Amino acid sequence: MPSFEPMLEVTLKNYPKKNAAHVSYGTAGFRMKDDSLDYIVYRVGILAALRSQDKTAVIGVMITASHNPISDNGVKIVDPYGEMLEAHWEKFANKIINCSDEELAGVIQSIINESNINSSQTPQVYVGMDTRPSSKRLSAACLAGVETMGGKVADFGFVTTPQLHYMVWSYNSKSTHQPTMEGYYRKISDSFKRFLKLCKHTQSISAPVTIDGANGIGALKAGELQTYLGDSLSLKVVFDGTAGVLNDQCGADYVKSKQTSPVGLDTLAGERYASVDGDADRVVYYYKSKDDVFHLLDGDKLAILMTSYLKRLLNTSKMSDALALGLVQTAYANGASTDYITQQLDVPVACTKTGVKHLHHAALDYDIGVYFEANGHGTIVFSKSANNLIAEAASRADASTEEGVAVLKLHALSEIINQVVGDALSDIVVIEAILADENMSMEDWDKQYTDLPNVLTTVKVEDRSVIQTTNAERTVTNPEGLQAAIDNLVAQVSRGRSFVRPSGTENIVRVYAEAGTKDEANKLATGVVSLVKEMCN
Ligand code: NG1
Ligand code: ZN
Repeated sequence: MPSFEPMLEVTLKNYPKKNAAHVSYGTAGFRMKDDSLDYIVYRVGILAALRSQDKTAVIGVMITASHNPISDNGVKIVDPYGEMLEAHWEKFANKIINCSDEELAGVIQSIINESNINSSQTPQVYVGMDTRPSSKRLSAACLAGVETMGGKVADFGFVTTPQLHYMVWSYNSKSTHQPTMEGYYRKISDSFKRFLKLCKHTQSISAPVTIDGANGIGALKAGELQTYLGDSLSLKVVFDGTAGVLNDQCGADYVKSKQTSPVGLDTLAGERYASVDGDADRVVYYYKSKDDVFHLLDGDKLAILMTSYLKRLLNTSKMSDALALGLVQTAYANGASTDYITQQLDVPVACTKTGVKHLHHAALDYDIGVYFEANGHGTIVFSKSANNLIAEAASRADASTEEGVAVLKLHALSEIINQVVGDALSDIVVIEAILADENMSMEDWDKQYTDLPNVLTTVKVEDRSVIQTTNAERTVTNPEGLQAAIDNLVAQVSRGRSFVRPSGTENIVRVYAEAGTKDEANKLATGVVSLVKEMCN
């Protein structure tokens, strides 16, 4: 009998399989109503332990449903360097979750055999959770799964998703930045303070930035970050969970999709606002102009600000020949942002499928790759050689020259940013650093380019898998004729672009349309929605 079986027999009784429906590991792991998740999270704990033995490394498990309603929850596995779970293991995840209780021991053994896992090693798993009411219960289920396999757990309790990714990365890569909360906050705040000392003017950040914490973990952790930032930057946290409900009429997803400020937040002209989502891996900025109009600065705007600033730093530091800079977007990026960065700034842009793992992977093709989803999930990744080159140049930079200062700024920025994964808190500090150095107001930032009017909406269909796409999800290959019909509608509006794709996280089809005017964008979206209803049911 395999050594895990006696323990499995004991713990399995507490986490019997409830759900007969087939579930699959999507871009966000497993995500659903929290009361269906107990056996799933327990089994994910088992799988994470196996993965740890397979990689001889610490593996992470995060309990969160991000921007989704408070009644949902979810679970996903973090691979050794903070990446999302490898595709081959997503298949194991589906196998281990969808088998019956009676089949479970056999499935575990088959994974051990297929991956040649050395079961004598002690698995090590880092576990973290968001602030949902169900998170503690589910975290306990994960611990039971890991312990069933004889694994050791480091329970980080309440953390943001990117903080858990950071811990896993920092431990496995033996980073000089410690795998502790203090290590995380010091990395951001020390490099930010170092950066500010290199700037001529920093007036723009003498006023606080207001952060909508979505009534979740981001609020808690922004407060902790503040204690490390001291008076270098003031974060004024609102929607901190003391009164409102998680993600309810607040948070990055609400602000981005409704294109308005959170309900109850009194925005003042001239001030800076940012909203994070329920696990603080996304952020969008916004402001109110003097004429009382709300302006959103979404993931595309963040990406363009970071990319254009990096481009300037690379030129001034005379490192642009050695370090290739590029931007990665998805089809949801506003066409105006893509035009601006390719035509005005001459920076190459790649487009990938939705899902941060695709963007992250593509960003690694550059020495310095910026990637963002329009919804605000993104970061900057530096190749290993770029990190080394920049650190080396910084160690001998002459701070009395413009060139030397640019090298030092580049180095500091590369340490403020969480290179492992999109991280709202570290993104906010990077944006604040750039605004300070450029002495830019929100209006200045917004003026870089003007978004094309756009609509993002959803359609319910019986089976979303009837829609198949190619070309980074921009072209439909099935149902036959749908793409030609979309093209026909696009041709009827100015600067039109539209695409449809099945969601990877919900049972819906998403429709995106943009055009030269709001009316045309609405008309295009309405037309494409009708096509989807007609041709996909
Ligand atoms: P789906 O449901 O596959 O569109 C959504 C977001 C993604 C990503 C994932 C994971 C949009 C249009 N889609 O994916 O960008 O964030 O959720 O949470 O925003
Ligand atoms: Zn999130």
